Amino acid sequence: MNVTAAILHAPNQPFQMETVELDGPREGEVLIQVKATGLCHSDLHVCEGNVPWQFPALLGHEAAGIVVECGSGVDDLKPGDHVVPFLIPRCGKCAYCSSAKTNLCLEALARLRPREGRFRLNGKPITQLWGLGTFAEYTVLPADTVAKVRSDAPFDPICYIGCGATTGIGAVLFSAKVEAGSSVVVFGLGGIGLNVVQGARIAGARMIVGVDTNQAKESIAREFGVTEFIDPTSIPKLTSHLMKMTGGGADYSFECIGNPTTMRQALECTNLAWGRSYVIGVAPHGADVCATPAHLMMGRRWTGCYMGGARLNQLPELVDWYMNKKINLDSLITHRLRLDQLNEGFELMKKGESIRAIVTL
Ligand code: PAD
Ligand code: ZN
Ligand code: ZN
Repeated sequence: MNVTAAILHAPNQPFQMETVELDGPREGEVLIQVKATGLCHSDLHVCEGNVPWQFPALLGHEAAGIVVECGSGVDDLKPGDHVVPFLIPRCGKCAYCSSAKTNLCLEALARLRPREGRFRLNGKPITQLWGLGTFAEYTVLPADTVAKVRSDAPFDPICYIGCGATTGIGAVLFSAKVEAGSSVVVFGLGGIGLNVVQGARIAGARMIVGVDTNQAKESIAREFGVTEFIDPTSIPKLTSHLMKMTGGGADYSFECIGNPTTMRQALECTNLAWGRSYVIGVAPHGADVCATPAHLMMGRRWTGCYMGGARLNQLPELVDWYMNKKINLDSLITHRLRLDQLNEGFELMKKGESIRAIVTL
């Protein structure tokens, strides 16, 4: 079939609206009508060439839609089902899938490398970013990377559960398992960081410090649970300031920017004995991150998590949390766009004017 898609032909170029050819679903795959798809900073990293990929490419990985057709061997989905794709499939067979120690699947790691997708432009193959690709009216995906969700939940905003919301909330509740009464520092109050803040609030954190160079983030951050806001440009010794503020170092910190300098600051502002610092932000390809050994030897732990440590089968529960008003997604959706406004959407992100922009189809 022919479908309209926003295609990126090379880094640092605008998305082009194209009519592309899409193959039907093969064995184990599903054809999905995309109803809503969010703009994540991880897509922007690829647009800006900070994360290498093969072009031309279909980007977009934070979506919700309806199953239109199933390939052979797909038993657990049927046409009409409402679904949210997720970057971590569940093959159910690999060593990672059967380990309680990780939310990853070896297939997720394999799909981080470009391979042949189901889309073509004038006969030339288009890659699908990290095995997904949702900036299109329709997409074909492996069924093992799609979560079936309740049909009364609105596509906009539950698409956000496909990446940003789950990454932030899950980092706190599923990965760090922050205890009530903890002190938490969040670096970067964007589409991910504000969900870390809401996760910390749900966990019952006593103190939630938000650090962002954009002062305009303060009011929404406070609405979501930040108890103190810091603009780091106004504080000469940021880490010692944060150590004092948290009474000897934070119990937990989360880096939601993707900057090696702030990753190090996030480590150093935690309690030297039991502090735990989580890297969530994606740093530019080839970047290194450094620490002074003395900052680790008393017991601090420096770690990270992918997609908040969540598994595909937890997505329906997160949708329930939204429907039961346990989590707030609506206040974070600042812009709604058409697919042909994707370039404007990423400009808003670059300028720090949006939290989450969603394309509705
Ligand atoms: P965003 O652009 O919405 O937010 C980034 C925030 O960081 C903005 O509010 C900026 O003002 C702020 N910021 C930038 N530089 C600094 C600085 N030096 N000090 C303090 N604040 C600063 O992005 P996002 O929230 O969509 O994504 C954040 C990162 O998380 C990004 O690197 C993205 O690729 C990554 C990500 N990781 C996962 C994962 O599973 N690990 C998933 C999704 C996104
Ligand atoms: Zn994302
Ligand atoms: Zn697996």
